Amino acid sequence: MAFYSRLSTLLTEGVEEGQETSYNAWLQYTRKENEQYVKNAQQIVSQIVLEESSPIIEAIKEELTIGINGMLGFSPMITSEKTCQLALTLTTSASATSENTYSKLNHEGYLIETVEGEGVYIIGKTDRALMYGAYHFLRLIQMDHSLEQLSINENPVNQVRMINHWDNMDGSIERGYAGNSIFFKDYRFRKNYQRIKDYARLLASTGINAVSINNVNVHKIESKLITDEYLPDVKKVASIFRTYGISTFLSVNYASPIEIGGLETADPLDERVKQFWKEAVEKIYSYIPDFGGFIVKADSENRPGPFTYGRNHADGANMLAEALESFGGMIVWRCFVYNCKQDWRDRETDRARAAYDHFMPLDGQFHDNVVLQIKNGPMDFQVREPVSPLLGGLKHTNHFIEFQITQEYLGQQRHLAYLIPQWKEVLHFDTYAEGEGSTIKKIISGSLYNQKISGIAAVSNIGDHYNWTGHTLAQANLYGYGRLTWNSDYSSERITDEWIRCTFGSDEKVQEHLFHMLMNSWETYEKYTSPLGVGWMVTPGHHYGPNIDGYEYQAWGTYHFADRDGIGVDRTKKSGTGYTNQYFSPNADMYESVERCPDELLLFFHHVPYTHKLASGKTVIQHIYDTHFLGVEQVENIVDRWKELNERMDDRRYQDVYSRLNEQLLHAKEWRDIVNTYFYRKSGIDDDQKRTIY
Ligand code: GCW
Repeated sequence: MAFYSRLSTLLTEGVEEGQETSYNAWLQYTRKENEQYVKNAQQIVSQIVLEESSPIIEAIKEELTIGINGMLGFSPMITSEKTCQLALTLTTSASATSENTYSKLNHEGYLIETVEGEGVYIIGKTDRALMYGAYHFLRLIQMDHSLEQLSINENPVNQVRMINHWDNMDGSIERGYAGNSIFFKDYRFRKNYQRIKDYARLLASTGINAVSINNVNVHKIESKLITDEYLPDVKKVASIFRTYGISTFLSVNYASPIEIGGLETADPLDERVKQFWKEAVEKIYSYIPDFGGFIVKADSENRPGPFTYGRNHADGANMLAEALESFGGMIVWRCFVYNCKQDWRDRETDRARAAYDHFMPLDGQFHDNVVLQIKNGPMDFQVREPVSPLLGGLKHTNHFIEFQITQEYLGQQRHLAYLIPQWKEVLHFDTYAEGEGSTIKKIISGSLYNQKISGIAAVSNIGDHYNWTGHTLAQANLYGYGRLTWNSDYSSERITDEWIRCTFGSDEKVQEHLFHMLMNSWETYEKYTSPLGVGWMVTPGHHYGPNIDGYEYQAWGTYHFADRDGIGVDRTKKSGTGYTNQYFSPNADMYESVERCPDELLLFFHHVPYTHKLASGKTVIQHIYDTHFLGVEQVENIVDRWKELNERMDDRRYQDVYSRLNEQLLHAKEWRDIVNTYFYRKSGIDDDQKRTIY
């Protein structure tokens, strides 16, 4: 037992006594208090029947043992045959349920069924399916769900459910706000395998099945991850992830043939370059037979790419795809391609247009094992952006949507910003690509265009902090992301409720306050930062804190154009950059029209006077003042709610969150006063409520 109960008794490197609850995140497996519940559940799980065997099956046994031990206080007997009347049986056998039900399961889907007098069955076609079923079953117990009449039928909706790390081998994490990398330190692998295993457990429990471990900006040493020097270590990490149904990917440097191959070119049509990649890929698969593939950031933010050789992105991606094809690997090719050396005086060039302008002409030219990865918005993970028109635009090319779990522009895990409501909005957005109902979730699940590969990727928010995410409550973004990738139809409410109960238990007050705090936090953050979809206004470089003109005269293509009369970017067809034209009708017409454009995106699409009346009836300037005052009040309310939870959880988590919330309040005031003062001084228009503006 010592080994299986390890999680609750021992801790890993860098995690000390008293920090377990933070570390255990949503896999707390806390002892149930209701003795009747415990008694009923005990009867069912006193025996666990599992006849299959594989490393994943071993992981399932271990997880069930940890969970049941923690929550029900005993170690279940695990056997390959059923000998007790009541048992929990996990099986891949088709005869365990009706033929019809079984045939509808995909290879990761599962059933959980109570059969009276026999116990509970978890049924799936593969060991991975059983693993997802086992995590679901444990979650039911975590949430005090009765096990008596279960009839659960789950198939993941998205095929690839991926996490991208932006970890560098020196141990730093680009846009990381939770400590250093759990994989790398000082250009070596850290080899804290327990930590990686616990991470894999967290990911698998939410349904994640793919992970890339290094930054898409692949620097000198990282380019060598695909060589003998580092592949033995990558292999070890991949084998841990594999045990939890997760395949491992690497980000590669497009210029590797030059950097590590000794060639003078990386031209995708050059035979020597093709040969270099072919050999590199063969080597990788000799170490990791189920290697997932490569992520590529090319011709983006000073990274090398096919443009240097006068080739396009289909040439570049397809060349790599050919090398991976016979091994079943894929190329995830990022569409974050834009001119980052723009002249701010140039009003014609519009960064928002870039991904569409680059990739739409190539639609249909990519190989079947290439996936284009598209950020959710056309700019860069701002607090509010329209949905990228490339999603839905591409009809003959596999694509993923890319979200950012790490809160680069959303308060860097020092502010509470729960992102599930934002992602839900994106996933439910109707592109009208094939008429009404052509939602993003249908596109990325592959059901609208019948893509060969489809899914979701997101930039990780974890590091080696003892609570993984810096802000304890930012764990909810990782959890929720996984659950949404499994099924984008799950409601924010359901996901939030699950996370709170699994993480903090079922205390009513904790439930009520946390739910309220989380669900409104994204819009609260939006209120006190940049208004009406205009974005940016952050300090250049690190992107934390207000700096209204920080990006205004820079080369990054990120402007608000505020002057004494008005603000916003004219992206209309009629008088602006024509970006609105990238959408299908009626979205194109809606965004084009200053009257019909939704308030929250008005300044993204239009340049208007401060006195322009919004649909809400307020003027733009009054909206700015009101939301900034309100945003800070809402943060005050968040702090008050949290204070009421003192002594309703362990002190460590309470204090950790409390100190972050206080910092948030301080900085929200800074945002409020700087934004309000800036626009007051620009416009000279008084706040109609005469509040303090400096
Ligand atoms: O948002 C920007 C970040 C960069 C990042 C880039 C990208 C990894 O500021 O740090 O680089 O996006 O997505 O490639």
